[in-house]
Amino acid sequence: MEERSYVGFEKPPRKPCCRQGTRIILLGMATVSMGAVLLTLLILWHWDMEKNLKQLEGFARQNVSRVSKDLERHKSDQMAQKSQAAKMLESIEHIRAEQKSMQSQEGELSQNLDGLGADLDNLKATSLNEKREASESLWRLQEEVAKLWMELKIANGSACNICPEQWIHFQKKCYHFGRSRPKKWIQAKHACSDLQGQLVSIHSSEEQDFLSRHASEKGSWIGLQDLDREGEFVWPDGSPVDYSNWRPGEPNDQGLGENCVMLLGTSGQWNDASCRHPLDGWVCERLATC
Ligand code: MMA
Ligand code: CA
Ligand code: CA
Repeated sequence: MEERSYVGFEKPPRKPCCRQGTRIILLGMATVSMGAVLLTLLILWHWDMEKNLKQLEGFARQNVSRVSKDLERHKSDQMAQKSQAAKMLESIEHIRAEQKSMQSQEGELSQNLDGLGADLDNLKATSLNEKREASESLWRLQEEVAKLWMELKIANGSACNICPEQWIHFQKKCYHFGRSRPKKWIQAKHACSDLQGQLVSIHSSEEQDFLSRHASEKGSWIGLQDLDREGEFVWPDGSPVDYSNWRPGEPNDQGLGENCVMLLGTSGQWNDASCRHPLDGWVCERLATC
């Protein structure tokens, strides 16, 4: 073949590498090797994927078992809580029942307490009365003993006419005519016991005359009273009412009641008067000593 000559920059056409058959083979081989590479890559990718998937499956299994365990635990916790709640409800019911029974017991107790309080009040009143009666009996006994002692002394020749200062002797007794601030009957009684005496009791006209001569002209309290039972007059020493000197028309228990007896100022006669009425005078007595 005749060769063309090229001038200047014109590139000469490339010489074909080889024959067409060889080229096809080469191309086929290249394609096959590319395919093999691709297949290898694909297998590798698949293998890697499979590995990852297996790992993921393992993780998932682990998670599922953990979650199911948690669920089981949660369920059992829930059951325990439910049974606890039931027990608590039971306890609350029990407490309510106890509260009710305690309330009823409290009612009973307060009733009993009221009853006991009333019993105690009664007991106090009774014991106070008994104490008063006992001390009065003791006082009477002491006086009896003193009287007997005095009679014995007199029989042995003693005078037995000794009285403290501001007391006046008459027969076997000493008398004190109180006259300071006006006193109610009970205050006069206390004034006499402060002087180791008591409000006077009168047993004869001689004694009455003596008292009438010395007593206050404005009236004086004496020991006679019907405080416990209306109309039943008693002397402080428990001696019998064997003598009386009532003004005509007395005792009349006037107004709201008159339970304490006084000597009227001018005559010395007796009048029942209100115990709360303050009187200028009062008469105390005590035994004379030997
Ligand atoms: C007063 C009082 C009474 C008494 C009468 C007598 C008005 O009341 O001293 O105790 O009986 O007088 O009239
Ligand atoms: Ca009376
Ligand atoms: Ca009267």
